[in-house]
Amino acid sequence: MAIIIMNKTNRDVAHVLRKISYLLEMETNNKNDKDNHAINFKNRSYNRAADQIENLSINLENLYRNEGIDGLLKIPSVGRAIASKIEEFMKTGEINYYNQLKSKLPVNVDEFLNLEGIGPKTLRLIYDSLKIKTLDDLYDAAINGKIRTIAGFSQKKEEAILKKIDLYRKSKGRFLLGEVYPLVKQIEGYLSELDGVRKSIAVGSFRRMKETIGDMDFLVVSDVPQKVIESFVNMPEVKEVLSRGSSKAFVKLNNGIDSDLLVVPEESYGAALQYFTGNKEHGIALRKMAQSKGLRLNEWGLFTSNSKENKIAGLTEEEIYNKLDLEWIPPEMRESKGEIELAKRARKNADKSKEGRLLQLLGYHDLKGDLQVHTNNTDGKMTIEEMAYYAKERFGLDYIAITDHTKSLKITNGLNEEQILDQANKITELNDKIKNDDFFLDRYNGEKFVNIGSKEHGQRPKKSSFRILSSAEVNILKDGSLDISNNVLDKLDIVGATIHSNFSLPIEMQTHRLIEAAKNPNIDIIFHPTGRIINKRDGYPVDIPKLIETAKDTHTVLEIDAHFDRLDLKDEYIKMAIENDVKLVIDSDAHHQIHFVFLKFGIAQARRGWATKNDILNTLPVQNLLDNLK
Ligand code: DGT
Ligand code: CA
Ligand code: CA
Ligand code: ZN
Repeated sequence: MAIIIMNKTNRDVAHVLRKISYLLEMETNNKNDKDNHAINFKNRSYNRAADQIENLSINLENLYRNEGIDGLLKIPSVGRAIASKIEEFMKTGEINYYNQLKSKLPVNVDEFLNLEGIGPKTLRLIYDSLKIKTLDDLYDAAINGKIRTIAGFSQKKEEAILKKIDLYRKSKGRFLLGEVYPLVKQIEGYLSELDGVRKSIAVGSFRRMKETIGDMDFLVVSDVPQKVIESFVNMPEVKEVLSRGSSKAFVKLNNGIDSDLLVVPEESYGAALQYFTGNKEHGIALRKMAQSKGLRLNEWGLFTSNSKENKIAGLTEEEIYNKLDLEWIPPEMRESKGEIELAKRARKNADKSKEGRLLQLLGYHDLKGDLQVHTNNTDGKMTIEEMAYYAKERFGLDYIAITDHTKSLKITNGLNEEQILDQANKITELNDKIKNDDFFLDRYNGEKFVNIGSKEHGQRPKKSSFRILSSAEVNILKDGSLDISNNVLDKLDIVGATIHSNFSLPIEMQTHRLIEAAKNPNIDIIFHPTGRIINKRDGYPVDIPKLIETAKDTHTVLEIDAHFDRLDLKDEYIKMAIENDVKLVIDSDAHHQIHFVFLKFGIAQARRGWATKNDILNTLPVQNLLDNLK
C-alpha cells in the first residue's frame, strides 16, 4: 500500500503538470533548435497527461493508495517520469523538478497559465528584458510603455497585451453558460430525486440564461431541509463546504465553481424563486415597489406587515408579480433594462396590448430551421446527409442551409466556385431524394447509414417535407468585397457573409467591410457580426448602430450565432436591432451533429434581447423564409 501524506485532488495534480508544461515551453525560447525539439515534445507530454487526469472518472489518490505507481502507469499518457512526479507530489506536496524549473524562471505561473493570447513564449521574451514576475508586473510594464521597447514588440502589440489582461481580469471566475449547462442540469436532477424533495430548479444567472455564470444556484422545495443539505454537501462533485445553515449551503465544486443551495417550504416557492433568480437590481426594484404599497417582499413571501401571518403571496411567481401590479416577466428579461415598466404597462392595458405581446418572447421550440451548418466538405465532421438526418430526426427541424467555408479561409479548405456549385447540385439531388423516396427512413447506426428497410416490412415509404438549402459562408475580404463571385452566389438559395480575417483594422474599415457586404444583393445574412469569442477575444470593432441601419436599408438579416462561446449578436445588440425593425436568424454554426443543441443558447440570447417569434426569420416555414429574404 502506498503512503500518502498530502491530500491532492485530480485537479491539483493536473494543475501542477500544466505548470511544468508551461515552464518547459518558456524554456524553449532560450535553446537551440535541437533542444527545442526535445523540450517541445516534453511539454506536450505533460499537457497530455494533465488532460487525461482531469478527465479521469476515478480518484487518483485512491488509485495510488491501492495500486501504487503501477496504478498511475495505467493512465493513458502517463509514463515513468510523470508517474514518479505524481507520486512525489502525493507524498510531499511538492515536485522538485517543478521547483528547479521555477528557480530558473521565477514567474507566477498560476497567474499566466490561463491568460489567453499571451503564451509562454511571449512571456519569456518580456521576462528576459524586464524581469516581470507577476500579472501586475506585466500590466504595469505595458501601461508604462515598456513592452514596446523590446525587440519584436510594437505599440500595437503592447496595446493588445493590455486588452488581453483587462479581458482576462474581467472574465476571471466566470464560466460560459454552455460549459456549465450539463453539470447544472445534472445537479438539478440529482436534487430532484432526493427523498422529501418536491421541486428542484437551477436559479440565479443560469435561469436568466446569461452568457457567463459566476456561480450556480439551486432552489429546492422540501420540508426536510437538513436532509437535503446533507446530501448536497456530500455530492461527489463537492470539493469543499464553504458554509452551511438551516436552510442554505454554499460549496466549492471540484471544477472550481461555487454553488449555492436554498431550501424552502412549498408556500414560499414563488417568492424564493423570484428572489433567487435575480438579477439583484431587478429584485431590489420589486422590493421597492412592494414598500411603496406598504408591503414587504423577501424570499419567504409578500407580506402586509412584519408578521409572518400576513402573507398575501408566495406560492407562485405569478402571484408575486401580479400583486405588485405587474405581468409575470420571463427570467431572461430580468436584467433591470426596462422590463418592469413594460410589465407594468402590460398589466394595466390588459392582455391584448402591445406591451403584453412584447412579453410573449420567442419560445424554445419555435425554430423551424438552421441557417449555418458546416459539413466535412470543409472543416465540419459530418456529411450533408448526416447533418440533415440529425437536424430532422433528433432536433425536429424542417430545413437547414449548408454553409461551408469559402476559398480564402485556407485552414478550413474553403470551397472554390466550382466546388460550391457542385455542392449545390448535390443538394438538389438530395432534395429530390427526400421528396421521392425513403431518405429519412434510413437509420444512422453510428458508423454509416443503414437502411432499415421499410420495403421488407411492407410499409410504404413516407414522403418528407424536409429541405436542404444550398448556401455558403462567404468571406468578406479586407476591402469589403467577397471571395466568391456574384454569378455563383446568385445560384444559391441563401448566402451568409462573414469577416474571418484582418481583425485589427480600425472601426471605420471594419464597419465599411460589413456595410459593403450588406449592400450586395446576394448577401442575405451577416453571420456572427462582431466576431467575438466570449472571455477570449472582444471581436473586431464595429459601429453597431450603423450596421443596424444598413441592415434595415438593405433588407439584410443579422445572425445570432448560437455557439455558446460566440452568442454573437449579444443581447443588447439584439434588442437594438429589433427596436430598429431589423430581422434576425438564430443558427447553431454546427460542425458536428451534436452541435444542433447549441440552438437553445441562441434562443436564450434572443430572449434576453426581448425577441419575439416575429423578429426571428427561421421560425418561418422554408418557403416563407425564402420569400422574406432579399
Ligand atoms: P452570477 O452568479 O454572478 O452569475 O449572478 P447571479 O445573478 O446568479 O448572482 P448570485 O449568485 O450572487 O445571486 C443569485 C441571486 O440571488 C441574484 O441574482 C439575486 C439574489 N441576490 C443575491 N444577493 C442579493 C442581495 O444582496 N439582494 C437581493 N435583493 N438579492 C440578492
Ligand atoms: Ca449565481
Ligand atoms: Ca450564488
Ligand atoms: Zn467552420
